Amino acid sequence: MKESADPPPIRPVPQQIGGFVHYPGWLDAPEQAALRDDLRGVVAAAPLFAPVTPSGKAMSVRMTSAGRFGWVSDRRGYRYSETHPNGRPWPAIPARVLDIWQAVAGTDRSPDCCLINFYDDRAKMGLHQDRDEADFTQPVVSISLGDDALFRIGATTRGGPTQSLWLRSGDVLVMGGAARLRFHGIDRIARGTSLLLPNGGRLNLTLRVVT
Ligand code: MD6
Ligand code: FE
Repeated sequence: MKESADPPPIRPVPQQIGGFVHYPGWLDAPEQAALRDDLRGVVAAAPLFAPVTPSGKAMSVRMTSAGRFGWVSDRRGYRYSETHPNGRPWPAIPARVLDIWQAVAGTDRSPDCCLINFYDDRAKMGLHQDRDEADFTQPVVSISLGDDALFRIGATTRGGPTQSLWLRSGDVLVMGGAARLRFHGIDRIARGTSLLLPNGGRLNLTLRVVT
């Protein structure tokens, strides 16, 4: 007997934007709900915390991680850490998340960090590069859940031209190849655009190979 009445999802055609590969609506509604529920377990084991930049400014996102490494930021700097600020190891990356990586990342390696960022409707993330990983031939895969976010893609140098796209709940974005070191950030969240998270806001997962 089949366990579920959900039809198999139809996967979107990838769209190229600025060297990134965007899969709008990679996850259908039941998959998004299942992933949200997996993340509740991760957040129960590794609570979201409010990071502080090395200069002492509070970041507007709250974050946690899963996998061998998590991303932490405090007065000592930004770095990967094998423990949550509470001193415990991070929970495992959910299997459903690893399946998404496998389907889109185009590499034999597995991610060893799943960074989870929560944005309320006032949160944003300034333009930055993801360059604290050892091997830039490995992509970064991002998964969006909840409210829509305006994502900006720049050049590989600061101050170059930028373009923007909306990331919506269920979208997957792969940042690899020559685009791996492009600047990118989140300008704003569009409140009330998704019912997935009961109190609104947006969850973004970024998967990376750190070592
Ligand atoms: C975000 N994402 O979408 C922030 N980094 O909330 C990132 O910083 C990011 O989406 C590397 C690759 C894809 C991303
Ligand atoms: Fe990033």
